[in-house]
Amino acid sequence: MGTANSEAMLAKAVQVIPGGVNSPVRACRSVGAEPVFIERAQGCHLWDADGVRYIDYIGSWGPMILGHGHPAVLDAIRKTLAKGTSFGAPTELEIELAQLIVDAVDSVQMVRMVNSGTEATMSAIRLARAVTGRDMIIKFDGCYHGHADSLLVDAGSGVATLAIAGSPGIPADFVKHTLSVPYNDIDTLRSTMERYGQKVACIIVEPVAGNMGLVPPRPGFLEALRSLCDDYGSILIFDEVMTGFRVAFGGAQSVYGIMPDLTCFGKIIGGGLPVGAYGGRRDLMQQVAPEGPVYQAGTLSGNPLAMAAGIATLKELAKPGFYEKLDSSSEKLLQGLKQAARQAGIKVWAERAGSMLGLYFTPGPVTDFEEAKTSDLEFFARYYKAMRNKGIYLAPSQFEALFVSAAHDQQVIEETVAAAGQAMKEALG
Ligand code: KE4
Repeated sequence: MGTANSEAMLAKAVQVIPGGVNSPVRACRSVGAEPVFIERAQGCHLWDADGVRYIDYIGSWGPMILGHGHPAVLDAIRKTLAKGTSFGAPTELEIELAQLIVDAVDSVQMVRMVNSGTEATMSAIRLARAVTGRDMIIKFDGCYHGHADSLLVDAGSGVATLAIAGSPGIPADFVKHTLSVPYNDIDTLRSTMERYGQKVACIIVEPVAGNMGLVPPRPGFLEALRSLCDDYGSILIFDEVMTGFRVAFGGAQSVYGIMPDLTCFGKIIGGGLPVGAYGGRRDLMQQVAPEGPVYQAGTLSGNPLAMAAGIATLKELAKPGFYEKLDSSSEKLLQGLKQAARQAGIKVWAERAGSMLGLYFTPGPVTDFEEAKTSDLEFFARYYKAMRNKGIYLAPSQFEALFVSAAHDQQVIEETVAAAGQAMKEALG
């Protein structure tokens, strides 16, 4: 069916949108491909502008855990739409979604809705700095928390370094309070806190890292974060924008048994519409305006359509057996991909956390960003293109996770595994 329509759309798009896309990764630059323009989606499938059907493992980068076009979500949006789209005033729907999150996540006693994960982490950091009166923040190499200035940093060379701005346009002053240390490296973290701890407002972490591929926390890592934050009076922020309601209904924190002070959400809680949120200990959240002095605001925060989509989504996720079934199909996919690599004679490192999977073309282990970067990126690019040609829609970057939805049934998993085996052999050349 070709790509003529997508190519024509891209030619027009680049005239009026930077790179033709509204978020950089969608441009597929890192794999040397061009994006296909999506026309529609249903279940686990996407159709592009040329009518080509794909099995979707991006799922809008996480939100579409139910699959696309779930009837309960669409009905909820339609019913709400009939009553209006945005009021800039409180609605009962906001109470309902906030209560669902509070009931689902033990560490969250209050929550504030925003419009993206970036807003959620940016606001949580501001709150942590306000309540501690400190400026320094610690993040981890390879973790991504959105594009707020103080978080958009590159790890400096060396081990625990003062971060360097990750983009032009970010003044050095804006990142001089940001430290970046290797993920899963407890010793470096401990020595960093011994040196800076009294100045550290917060440590922000992806409890399962999904922005360098898929890197789970090693045993003791999250526990060390909790105890070091307690020792030095720093706020522990779990960025669960991706893992929240993804790896378990209670998020990664419920899987690993760690209570952060603040948690950031996004993606799934909006059911595919723009939502973010941050929440946590009541004593902290009561410092947020208008109850407290920490200012944060948003025209469309708590938008009724987005609330309705999020509520409908979480209600489906709360149903008995949802995660067990999703974990089972995700495990089948993981084992299938490993088997395909063995049969192709390729060394891979592959893991999963719930229905988030990572597949690296390196023998591994992959426990941090430096090890993730040992993956053969040229091979990944060839694999990506071969898979897309076989109708499998993967993230166009080695440093992204793969998402399975409830709509990915046994047949689709088997089709994906078969395609992966062929794609790996083709990528070998
Ligand atoms: P948004 O501002 O994109 O809603 O959320 C930022 C964010 C924060 N925290 C985590 C753990 C995240 O994964 C994200 C965003 N994730 C990327 C995918 N790796 C979004 C895709 C994109 O940038 O287009």
